[in-house]
Parts: sequence; structure tokens; C-alpha cells
Amino acid sequence: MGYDEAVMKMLFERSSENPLLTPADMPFHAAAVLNPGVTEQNGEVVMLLRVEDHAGYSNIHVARSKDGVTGWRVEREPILRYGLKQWRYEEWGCEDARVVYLAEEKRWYITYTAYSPAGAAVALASSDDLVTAQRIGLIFSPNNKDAVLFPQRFDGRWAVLHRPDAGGIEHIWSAYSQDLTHWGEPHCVLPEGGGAAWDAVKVGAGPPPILTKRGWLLIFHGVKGYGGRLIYRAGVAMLDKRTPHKLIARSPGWIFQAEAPYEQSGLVPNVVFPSGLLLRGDELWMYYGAADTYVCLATAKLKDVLATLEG
Ligand code: BMA
Repeated sequence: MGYDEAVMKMLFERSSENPLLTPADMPFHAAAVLNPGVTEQNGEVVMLLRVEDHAGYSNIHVARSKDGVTGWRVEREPILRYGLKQWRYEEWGCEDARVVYLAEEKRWYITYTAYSPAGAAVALASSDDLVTAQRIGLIFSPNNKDAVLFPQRFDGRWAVLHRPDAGGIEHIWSAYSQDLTHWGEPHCVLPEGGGAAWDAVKVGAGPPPILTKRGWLLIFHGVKGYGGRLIYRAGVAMLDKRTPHKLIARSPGWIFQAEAPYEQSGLVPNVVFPSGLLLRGDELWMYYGAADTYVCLATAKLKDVLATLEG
């Protein structure tokens, strides 16, 4: 099975519980709940939700569920709160958290967008309980978003993917670090598609990459403008197991797009924005923001997703 067949047979199946969370499910007033980072803790699924308040600014809140689908318990107090005096680059929001457990550090690391009058930058925090987080600070200056850490070192160095905005050119880049704080050795990993491509205008990492037999599986978003509107879809790529800045394969087109009513209408229609991914048995559970308003889940067989990378 190749790309066409896999995509045509509906690769991802949407949860019948979608949307899993809406603004009305928050235990406080919220304008939107979107783009969740996802991990597991004590046998539960934990989401780091971006919740936009009625003033227009976003905090990151923790939500927990036993089955990863229903019965979400949302924390009232944010784990990352915008607007704190000592964190000047978060004046306008903490957005789009991605989370990964670093076994070596015995902690979760959270990469997120720190939004302020200086622009959108990449910030890093860590947590050993997913109740409180300790900020490390910015790791990339504006404009830069969509940073995801790999869960292991490569030749002694940690690796990250991120998406700097080079004056409208928005490719996925990598960086390496000894200490998770000082990052260098840039490589351009996955360029925007350009031309008429589905991901012509920009690409950005979705959830942190997952290790498979063939290499690191990366789900990313790609954006194309149609009549002045930006359409966000998801694609898939494979990165080299030992040298993760090396792109091995990239799906020739998108593998998931807005089709359900809760994806096609909302604050920003026609946006699917994957930001959390779990490998459960032989299935990928992909958590995503829909229409910048809701949190959703779709699942697919890992082998079917891998097939989209074959001719
Ligand atoms: C990006 C980010 C995301 C958002 C997406 C689609 O630039 O702001 O938070 O989901 O646009 O609107």
C-alpha cells in the first residue's frame, strides 16, 4: 500500500467523542481550547491544553483522563500562566505546548510559544509531576514556533526541531545541545513545499517525534493559502534514527485535513493542528486542535501511516 491508497481509505479515524474538549468543558470562562501537548503519567493520559481566555490571551492547563478519550479532569490553575512580571516574553500568552518525557532527566520537558510585544519565541520549562513547571527561559528568539524535543541524546547531544520565520520563509530546522539550554549546529530539516504544494507557505513540527523501526516518525503541519485563507493540514515525514536532522522520506501530500464540522467551523475554520501523539499498541493516537477552538483525537494504524511514505 502506498500514499494514495492509504489516504483514500481514510487513514485516520476520528474519535466518536470528538470534540473531546470544547470551551464549555473548561471549569472557567474560556474562548477556545486547542493544540494540546500529550503524554502519559501513572497510566493516565495527560494533556497540556492551550486555553484562550476572554481577554484573548492563552494559558497552559493540565487535563487528565483514564482512557485518553473521556472523563477529562481539567486543572483550574494553569501550569504555565502568561503575564507574570518576571517572564517578560510571555506577556501576551503561553501557547501550543509540546511535552516529552526525558527518561535520563526523570522529568517532562515542555516547549511552548512565548508570545509578547517582542514576537513569538520558543520557551522551555520542565516538570517532575505535571502539577507545577519550572521555567528555563527562552531557547530561540522571535519569530520562532513549533519546537519539539527528541526524547534521547544523539552522540551525547539533545536534539530539537523548531520553525524560525526567515522573513516569510518558514522551514523546519534542527539544533543540538549538551545541556538543553544552549542550542546550536543548525540544519534545515524539512523545507516548506513552495509553489502550489499543500504545504507551500509554511511547515511546522506537530508532536515530538516517535521512534519506529525505520527512524523518527514526525507528523507536521503544512499550510497553503486558498483565496486569502490559510488551510492547515497534516503530513508525515521520517527522520534518520541516528542523525535526526537527516530527512529520509516525506509524504507526497497531506495525510489528514479538516473534514468534520468541528474542524471546518470555529474561530479559524479549516485548521487541524496535531500537537500530541501516543503510540498505543499498533495504533497512533493523534491529538489535535480543530478550528483553533476544540481539542480532538484521531487514530490510525502505525503501519498504514508508514505506508504513506512509500512511493
Ligand atoms: C499558528 C499558531 C497556532 C494556530 C495556527 C492556526 O500560527 O498560532 O496556534 O493553531 O496558527 O491558526
